[in-house]
Amino acid sequence: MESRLKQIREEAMKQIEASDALDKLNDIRVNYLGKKGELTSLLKSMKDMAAEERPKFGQMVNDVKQVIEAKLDETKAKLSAKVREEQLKTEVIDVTLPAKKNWVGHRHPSTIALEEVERIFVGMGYEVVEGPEVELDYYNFEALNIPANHPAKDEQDTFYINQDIVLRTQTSPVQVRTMEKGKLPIRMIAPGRVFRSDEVDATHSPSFHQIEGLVVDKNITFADLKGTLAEFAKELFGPETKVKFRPHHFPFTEPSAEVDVTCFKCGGKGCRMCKGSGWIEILGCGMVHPKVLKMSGIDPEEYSGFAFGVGLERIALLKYEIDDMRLLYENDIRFLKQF
Ligand code: 2NM
Repeated sequence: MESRLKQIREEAMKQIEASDALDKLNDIRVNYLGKKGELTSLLKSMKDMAAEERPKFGQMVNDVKQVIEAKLDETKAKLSAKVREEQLKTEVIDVTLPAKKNWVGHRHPSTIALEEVERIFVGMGYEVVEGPEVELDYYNFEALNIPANHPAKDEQDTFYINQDIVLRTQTSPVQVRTMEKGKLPIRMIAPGRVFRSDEVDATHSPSFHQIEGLVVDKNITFADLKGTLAEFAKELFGPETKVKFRPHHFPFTEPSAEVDVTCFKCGGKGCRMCKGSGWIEILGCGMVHPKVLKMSGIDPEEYSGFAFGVGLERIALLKYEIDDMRLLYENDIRFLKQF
C-alpha cells in the first residue's frame, strides 16, 4: 500500500511537470483527486485494513493529496501567466482607433410634428381617423360642395385616375365618410397624404400631408371653433400665442376664415420669420356648410359643426425654422440628424 502511494505521488508529479496546457492539468486533477480518482479509491480500500493502521495510512494519503494539490495549483498559476503573456503579445489593441459609434435613429421632423398635433387633439377628446388616398371624385369634391366647374377641379390641380377617381387633394373625404356613417356627435382629426399637381419648389410639393379636424354636434358655434383653435395654437407654439381670424372663402364652410398666430419667434413685433408682420398664417377653417351636412345625411337644422385644415409640412417648417420644404422629402441624413 505504501509503495503504491509513493508510486502514485511520483507519477502525478511527473505528469504535472510534463503538462503544458490548462485543460491537461485539469484532467490530471480529476484522475488523481476526483471522486473516481486513484487517491480516493485508496482511501476507500482502508476499510479492509486493520483498525490500528488506518489513522497512519489515512494521514499518508492526505499528505500525498496535499502535495499533489499544491503542485497542481502552482503549475496552474504558471501556465495561466504564460497564456496571458502570449495573449498580450499576439492581440495588439490599437487604442488610437476611433470608437465604434452606435447610431440610433429617430423620428422624422414631419412625424414629430404630426404626433404633436395628434397629442393635442387627442387630449381634447378627438379621434384620429384615416381613409383612402385614392378617392372617389364624389367624396373629394361633390360631397364637399365643390361643383363641377370649380377651379380646384381643374386637371392642373388634381391627379385624375379616371373620370370618377382621383388622388385626394385634401383629407376632408375622410370626414365626409365619417359623417355618412351617421354616428353623432363627431370629434375627429384626419391626418394623411394628399396630392396636388404642383411644381416642386421651397413651399410646394405634388404630395404633402394635411391634418383636418371636424366637430359635429348640437349647438356648435363659431365661438367653439375660435376657442378650440386658440387652445391648439397655445399648445403648439407656446402659452403666449394669440390667434387672428381673417374672413376667407371655402366652398365647404360658411362662414370661413384663415387663421394667423402671433409670431413665436418675435412675439408679434415683426422679424424675418414673420416677414415683419408679427403674424404667421397656419390654417383654414369655418362652420361646416349646411349643404355639406345635408349631403352626408345630417340635418343642419338639428346639428352644426366646425372644420379646419392644417398643412403638416408647414407646421414642421415653422416649428423647426426650416426654410425649404424639399429638405423634408430628400432624407439627407445630415439634415435629419439635427432634429
Ligand atoms: C380646411 C378649411 C376649412 C374642412 C371641411 C371639412 C368637412 F368635411 F367637414 F366639410 N373638412 N375639412 C375644412 C374646412 C378644411 O382646410 C384648409
